[in-house]
Parts: sequence; structure tokens; C-alpha cells
Amino acid sequence: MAVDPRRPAGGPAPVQLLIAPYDSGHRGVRMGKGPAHLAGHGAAARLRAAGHAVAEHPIELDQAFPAEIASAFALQRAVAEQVGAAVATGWFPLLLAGNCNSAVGVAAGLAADADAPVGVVWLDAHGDFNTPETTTSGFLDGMALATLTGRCWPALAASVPRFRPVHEEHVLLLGGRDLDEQERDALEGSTMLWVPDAHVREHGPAQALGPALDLLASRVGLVYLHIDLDIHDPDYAPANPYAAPGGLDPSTVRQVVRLVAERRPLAAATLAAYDPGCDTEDRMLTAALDLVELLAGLAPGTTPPDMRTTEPHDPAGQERPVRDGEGRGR
Ligand SMILES: [Mn+2]
Repeated sequence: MAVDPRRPAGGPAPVQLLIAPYDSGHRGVRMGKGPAHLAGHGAAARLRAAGHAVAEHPIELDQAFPAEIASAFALQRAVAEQVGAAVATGWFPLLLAGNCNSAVGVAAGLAADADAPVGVVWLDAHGDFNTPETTTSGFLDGMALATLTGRCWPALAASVPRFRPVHEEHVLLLGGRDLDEQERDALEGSTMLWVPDAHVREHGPAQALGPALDLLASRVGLVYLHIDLDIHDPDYAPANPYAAPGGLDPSTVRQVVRLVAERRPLAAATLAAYDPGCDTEDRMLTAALDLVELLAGLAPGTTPPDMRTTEPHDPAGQERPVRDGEGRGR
């Protein structure tokens, strides 16, 4: 892809592809298949072809009896460790995850490295804003954004090193076309920025999102971009069994990503909730791989060669650039 002129001087960002192949504590089933499916269909090769250094890190849980809730938070702790190690050594963390609640781990992993608040832009057909008191499905991932903002599971979230709840005014939800009634009440009562995807369909991304993005940018220095692939219109391709009518086409999602990265540097990104079993024509696969390349291309670039150092966990012993403070904390 073309070099983005807005990117700070330097080459393409080095990218750590973090692969978390779990759905609800189960490995490699349903949405837990998505991360390996993307990796197996050339995510890293796409990035290398675009000039990025790439390291792939599978994240595995060692649990004799995987209990859904315990496993989800164990995974978040592992994600936090990997994201923290990536940013400390100048790599852009790009997480491929089965579940959205992995975002708790990403936010925790970013906390140590950021000297200004990290905002969250969350694309999702759903609100993920239920709590144990409001959920009727019992699906932990319907509470992902509520957990991230400290509304539920506080003790387990505190087990994730360096996790601090994200202020709701530092979050922008784009989407939420499929909400439970009490979840909608909670969202409407929140200070979270919320732009329904219908507004983006109606007015276009720049007009629909601009004011909310400007507000977010006035409050945070960096942005973590979390994309539940069911933000896409299932008429294009269903991302998972929860895909709801409406949503955005892939080109619009890419425009949204560019608009976010224009406002604030990306600190990390996630693609979540892709079930290849729902994607019978591989169309979501194509959209997701395009997003992998776009997100990496928009990530803050490398620092000059004389700033480089060798990262200790690198099995290949490649030189890895260290990110300096430029462009951060604004
Ligand atoms: Mn979600």
C-alpha cells in the first residue's frame, strides 16, 4: 500500500500479530477459529509484502479444566503481557482474537507505555455493554465493553496486570445496532461517545463521526482501535453467529479506520469475533485481511536506524526499532 503521508518519518511499523484462538474459553472453535484462519491465509505475508517486520505470537492457555469466565480473564492477562512487551520494544500490537473481552488485556498492556490517556474506538454491531445484572444470554462477551469501563467483573479485571478501567468519556462506540433493552438504557445513560452505524450509512463516515472523533481526540493522546468484524453488514458477509442486519460495507469500515488514525496515533488494534464457519464465500476473510494491512499501514512508523536496538524475545534475532516519544502523549 502507499505510504501514508500523515505517518511520522520512518518506515512501515514493525507489527506483532498476537493470535488468541479462543471463544468463551474453548480453543479453536467457532470464533476461536478466526485468528488462526486469518493467520493461515497469509496475514503475516501480506504485511511483509507491504514492508513491515512481522512477528507472530500465538497465545495459549494452560488450563486443565477451562471455565469460561476464568479462561477469559486468563487470556486477558496473557494478552496484556504480550501487548506490554510489544509496545515496550517498539512493535505495533495487532491482536487477532476470538472474543471482544480480550480488549481488557490490550488496554492493560498499553497502560504502562502510555504517558497520555489511551482512548478506545470500538466498532461493533452490539454494545457489549451488558452486565451480570442485565444479561439474558449469559454470554460473557456481551459484557466486554462494560468490563473495560469498570461496570462489571472488577475483581477479575483487577487480576490483569496494570488494568485500569477506561473512562467512558474516553470511549467511542460506533455501531450498537443490536442492543438489549437494559443495555440500551445503560448506553444512553453513559458518557460514552456513541455513533450508531445507521448514522454512518446515512451521512457518510466523515460527517457522522467527525464531531465525536474530534471530541475524543481532545481527551486522549492515542487510540486503541477495536473492531468486532460484525460491524460489517451481513448482506456482505456474516462475521459470526451474532451478525445483525444493517451495518457497514468493508470500504466504509476502512474509511472509518483512516478517519480514526488521522485524529490520533494508533496504539494498538484488534480484529475480533470472526467465525470462518459463517463466512462461506471467504468475503469476510478478504475484508479482514484488508483491514490487517490497513491498520499496520496506519500504525506509527519506525524510528531512525540509529535508534534501534535488539529485542530480547526475538527468536530470529532481527533488529527491532524502538519507538521514541515523538507523536505520542499529545
Ligand atoms: Mn463485540
